[in-house]
Amino acid sequence: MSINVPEKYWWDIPLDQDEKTWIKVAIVWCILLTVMMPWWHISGNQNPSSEFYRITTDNFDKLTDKFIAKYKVGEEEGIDVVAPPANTDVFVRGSQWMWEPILKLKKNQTYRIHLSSVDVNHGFSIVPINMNFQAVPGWDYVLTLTPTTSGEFHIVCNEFCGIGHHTMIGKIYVE
Ligand SMILES: [Cu+2]
Repeated sequence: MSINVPEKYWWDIPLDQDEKTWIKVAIVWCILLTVMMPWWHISGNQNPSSEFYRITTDNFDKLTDKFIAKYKVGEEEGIDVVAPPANTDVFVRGSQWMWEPILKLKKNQTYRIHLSSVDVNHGFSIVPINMNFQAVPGWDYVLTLTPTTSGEFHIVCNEFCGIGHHTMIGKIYVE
């Protein structure tokens, strides 16, 4: 009986110059990306807000209703449309399965958007600009938002929240 033992294993073969170059490139790239993460967190201007408060779902519900009643300008398919003035506190409520109200905002004006959910977790994704936030029950998440482009934006829920999840689409108009 004999066993074929190769004379040389792959680890005995010295690295090719091309291989060495690519290993160096990969290491440099890893280091660069690792440094980028904390660096961008400090100096980047696309960081989401870190302003949030504890709030009961009942209170958030009431504040949203109050806000809608104050600035309501119409309705679209049964959902209230509001046009709040600049620099006001705006409330956006996520619930199974809708975003309320529909917002009418002015370009280059700043708003304080309070985002929360009154039931389960929802994902607040503004399309087509691909900005993503979380609507979490019990937490009032405050986003200071200044729209810089006019048009019609959709809010798509990106956190699976039940059978009607795919119908959970809100709207923001920027004029
Ligand atoms: Cu959802």
